[in-house]
Amino acid sequence: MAHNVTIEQIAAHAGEAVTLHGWVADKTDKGKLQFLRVRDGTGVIQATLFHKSVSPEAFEAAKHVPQESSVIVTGEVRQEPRAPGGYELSVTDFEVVQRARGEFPITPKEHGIEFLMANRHLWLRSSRQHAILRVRATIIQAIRNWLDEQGFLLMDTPILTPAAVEGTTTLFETDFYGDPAYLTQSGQLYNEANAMAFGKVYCFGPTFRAEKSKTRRHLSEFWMVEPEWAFGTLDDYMKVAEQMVSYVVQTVLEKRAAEMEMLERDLAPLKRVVPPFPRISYDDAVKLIQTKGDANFKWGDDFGAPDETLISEQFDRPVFVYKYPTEMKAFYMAPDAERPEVCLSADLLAPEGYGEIIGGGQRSDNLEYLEAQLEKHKLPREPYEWYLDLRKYGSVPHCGFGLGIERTVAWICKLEHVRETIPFPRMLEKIYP
Ligand code: NSS
Repeated sequence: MAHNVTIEQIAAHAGEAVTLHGWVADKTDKGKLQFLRVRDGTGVIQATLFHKSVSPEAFEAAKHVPQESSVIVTGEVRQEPRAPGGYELSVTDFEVVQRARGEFPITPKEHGIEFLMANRHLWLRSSRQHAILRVRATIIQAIRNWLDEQGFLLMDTPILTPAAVEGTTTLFETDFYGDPAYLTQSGQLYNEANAMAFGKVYCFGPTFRAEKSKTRRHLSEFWMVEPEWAFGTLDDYMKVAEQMVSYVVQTVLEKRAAEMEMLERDLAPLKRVVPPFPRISYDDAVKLIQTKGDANFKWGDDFGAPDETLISEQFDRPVFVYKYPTEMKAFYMAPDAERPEVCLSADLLAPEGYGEIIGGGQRSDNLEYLEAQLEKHKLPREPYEWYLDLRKYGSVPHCGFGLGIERTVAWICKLEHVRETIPFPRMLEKIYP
């Protein structure tokens, strides 16, 4: 009796008869021998059909089976050092579940990115996408494990919200029973309420920004993990974030070696990702840019991608840039007590030109300051009334941060663009498939 197994488990079944359920990745016809590469989602294996080892019907079916037909294959697992993965299947039975209709649109030849994106639902079957999306899953698992172990409580925050978190220019508006509502840009404000109720919390979910520019690191829908905790400062946030990011990178190196190899990722820069991370003030970063990069850069300007690259090139691991100008950042940032023109914020820039992957800081715990900030940012008070309440009943210094999953995956896998880091990316004017 052949057991149902997955290709991932194949090594444990050498010499045994097994049954695989999968798809034909491709095929070579050598007359009396048919070589099929069978993919089942967990891996790929070569399945060899010798005309005398299977029924004539099964042999004919294999000979004519089109690429990406779904199949059930039974055979003996043989160790084969020359085969990718080290094992082969000597087929004794072959059954087609569905014969693919026509030629599969994605072939080994080079396709343009537009074509691949329009066929994302099929492109997901390729080995490179498998590697990237497995790394993504491991990154998410590592983040959750780490936060759970550190005592952060998972608190889901709403997606439909009545107000902005990160400015009003990137809001996706929707209709909520006749009133306007917005898809959330960040769970942070609700997380602050959660932190005042539970101490240490995190939310992890999709967030939305109507980004009107096409860049290699902006999505309209992206996933963010946001830890938030009471009695925390800017310094505390940086310590927690560097521990978490290091743990995530080291976990990927440990658990996803095969995927990193498939992606031809240079591991040396990732091995260096251990705490402590360097920290540079916004002021010093500006001086650096003025001397080594753009001489016209002014204090108060936001960093462009080349500026971020210049800053991160000075260090051998991710770097925090801290205390940005208050004017540049969101309304909720706590001002520096000695220098209110800067705030207790910090961004983490990833190395190798990947730029910002985390934004965060200490939140203002002062009612009057926040009231003034809402006015300054031209935000209506009413939808934030509950948020102001948090500063009336046991307000404490607190902090948190948001890490963008897709940018983190792009960096760890060293990809050119975030579009490959999520199964179905949403970008400027792109919502199909
Ligand atoms: O705007 S952030 O810098 N910060 C926040 O949203 C805070 N409210 C988070 C917090 O403190 N709880 O965004 C945080 C991260 C940023 O560093 C990126 O990694 C990612 O979210 N991010 C994005 N990823 C992909 N596409 C887009 N458009 C995008 N915007 C931010």
